[in-house]
Amino acid sequence: MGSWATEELKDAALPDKRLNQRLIKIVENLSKQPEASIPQASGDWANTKATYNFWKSKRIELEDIINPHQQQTVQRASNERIILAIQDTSDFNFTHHQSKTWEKGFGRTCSQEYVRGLKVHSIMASTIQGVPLGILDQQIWTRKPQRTKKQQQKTSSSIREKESKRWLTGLVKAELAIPSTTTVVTITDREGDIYDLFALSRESNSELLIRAKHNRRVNHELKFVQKAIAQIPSTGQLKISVPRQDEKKSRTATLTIRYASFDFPPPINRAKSFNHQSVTLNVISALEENPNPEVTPIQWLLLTTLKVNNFDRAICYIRWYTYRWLIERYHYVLTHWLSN
Ligand SMILES: [Mn+2]
Repeated sequence: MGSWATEELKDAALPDKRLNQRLIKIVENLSKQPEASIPQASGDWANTKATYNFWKSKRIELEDIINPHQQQTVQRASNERIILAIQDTSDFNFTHHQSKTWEKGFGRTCSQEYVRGLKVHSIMASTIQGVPLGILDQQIWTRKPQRTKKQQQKTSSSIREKESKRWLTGLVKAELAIPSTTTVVTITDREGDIYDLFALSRESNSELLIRAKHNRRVNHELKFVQKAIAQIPSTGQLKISVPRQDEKKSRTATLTIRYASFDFPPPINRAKSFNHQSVTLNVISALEENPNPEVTPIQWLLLTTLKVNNFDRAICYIRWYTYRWLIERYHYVLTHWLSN
């Protein structure tokens, strides 16, 4: 068996064989010294020059590099009965990098005109034990520059609407990639709390586990999900350790666990486009009920299509949700590496 990079990139189909070998060499060198600069990691001038030439090459597309890794990721995922497909978006800011120019494809990522960067939406596959399997898909884009203030206001909501499609596209891409014998659980943070995502028809091996952002309407006498779940008797408590964050010390939190199933009608202004059809979701609430007054209490509300019929299942899905930090780490490493 060859090196890790040789195995991982064996299906690379660059325009010629020497480019395949060069890609493997670059990945080998960089993975040995991820902290190093290109010249350091390359070892000598010839290899450094070859690396820069490879990246400059007009013959190579992003897909040529990521596809072989995706294929290996799918292969690893296929060996699992259930995998987590964790989606997240990150803004990479390169405003202060002179080499990252508009001409090279860097652009606006937020409403500030001067900001130059990339928006990156990735799907990371992980086992249900939290072992990363690789990147299943990546959508990269920048926002078009707006000429006038009026234009900015008019388009900002449509930009957000257009951009929110990334979660739906992500779900479909994960479904297309993963064979039907493996269950795919799409996990997103609060940004993924989009009714269109809940209403989208899914394959039978595709499930959702989304952190709620909105206090949505439910078909229940208490009208809204937060009130409706709060009156469900708790099924038990879960003690978790909360790591130290900035000034705040690490602590143990006791979470009260509730779960129930609710029908969510579509948002009032868009009811027509969903034929007035409700979506049934299971709701898991993990709430710190008697927190120390100095801390911000933990309040997690998860919406899922996975069956929740006992305390252990609820706890299991909360644990799966916590593996979302893997993608945060991945994006963090990626931005820092790109900023070098
Ligand atoms: Mn996010």
